[in-house]
Amino acid sequence: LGQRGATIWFTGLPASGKSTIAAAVEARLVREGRSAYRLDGDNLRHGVCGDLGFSHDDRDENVRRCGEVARLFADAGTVAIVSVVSPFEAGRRAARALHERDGLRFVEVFVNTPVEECMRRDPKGLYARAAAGELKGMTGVDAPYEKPVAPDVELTGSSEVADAVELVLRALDPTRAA
Ligand code: GGZ
Repeated sequence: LGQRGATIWFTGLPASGKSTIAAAVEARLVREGRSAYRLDGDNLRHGVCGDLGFSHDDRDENVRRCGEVARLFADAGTVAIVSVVSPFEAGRRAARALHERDGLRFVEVFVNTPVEECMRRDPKGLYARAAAGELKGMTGVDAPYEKPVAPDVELTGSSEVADAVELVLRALDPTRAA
């Protein structure tokens, strides 16, 4: 990998644990002296993607912009750590293509936590609102999530965060010592 940038792309259902693992990966890289930066709904949906909602088209556009922004960070030498639901295979594949075209590494991490577990966690109460009929188009309830066909890393909901970080960083840099 050297000091070139790259993108680590976390995909999975809301409350699957993407952000938690992404934050731990970011902290670890920064501690090792790398430039790393997290891109997620919390910092993109307020600004760059502030005009977008959760329709199929808006999600496609959200994921497209996340891919473009990540590529710029990666091109500048940073490890961009994206964590967005990104429910469609086509959008994730396009994000990968954008990177690989420029010779930038792209590591897709599928946080495969069962929907029942996501519903049990439900930190923002979105699954409860969807179940009550107050929120339409919730991923995993009444909006689709296409599982990745060939993720570089697949994590189950029960993975320890520290173990997940190791798997992700080894996928990013296969020469890394175990
Ligand atoms: C899915 C929704 C929805 C609907 C609001 N469906 O757990 P969170 O709260 O913090 O993460 C979810 C976030 C998803 O935004 P993304 O930009 O990652 O989505 S996508 O990639 O599909 O464009 C959730 C919240 O926004 N949220 N309404 N209907 N998630």
